[in-house]
Amino acid sequence: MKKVGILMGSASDLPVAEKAVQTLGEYGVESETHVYSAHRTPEEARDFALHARERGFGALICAAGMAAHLAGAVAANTTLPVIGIPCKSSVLDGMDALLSTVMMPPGIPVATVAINGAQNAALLAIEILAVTDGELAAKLDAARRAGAEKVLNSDREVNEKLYG
Ligand code: RP5
Repeated sequence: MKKVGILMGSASDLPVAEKAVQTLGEYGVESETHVYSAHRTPEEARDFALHARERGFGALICAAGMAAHLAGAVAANTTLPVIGIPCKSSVLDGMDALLSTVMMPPGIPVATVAINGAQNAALLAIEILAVTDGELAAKLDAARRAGAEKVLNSDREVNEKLYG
């Protein structure tokens, strides 16, 4: 199975990025994680992106805050699917990172998830790998069914509480 690469712009992004690592682990998807900054270590970020396909990665997740150019810079150097997680920061609450990550110019896509949306970033990466992996697709289907069951249980509980 292909691996998923996870990059973060700073170790301060780890609380967000580690949720992606955890979700990938729950599905048995191997990941490799690095702290590479688009601004502070541009050569390392570029080198990782350039060689990611030949190194067996199937999708890349990039988490960064503030003027978050990491996902875009990585996407500029690979045609693997790149998923961007805008990280919340103290000054603009993540709106800065959201716009920096999502507003990519035509030709260089970044699939941007919600601010701090690490779980969905991991699930999107898993869905990408599951296009050619039936076992992984079955795990995703089972998780969707479990999620639906949880909501339906809540519905029953709420109605029981309101109407007896
Ligand atoms: C971005 O700036 C990082 O992704 C991080 O979210 C933010 C702050 O970085 P540190 O000052 O905590 O290293 O490049």
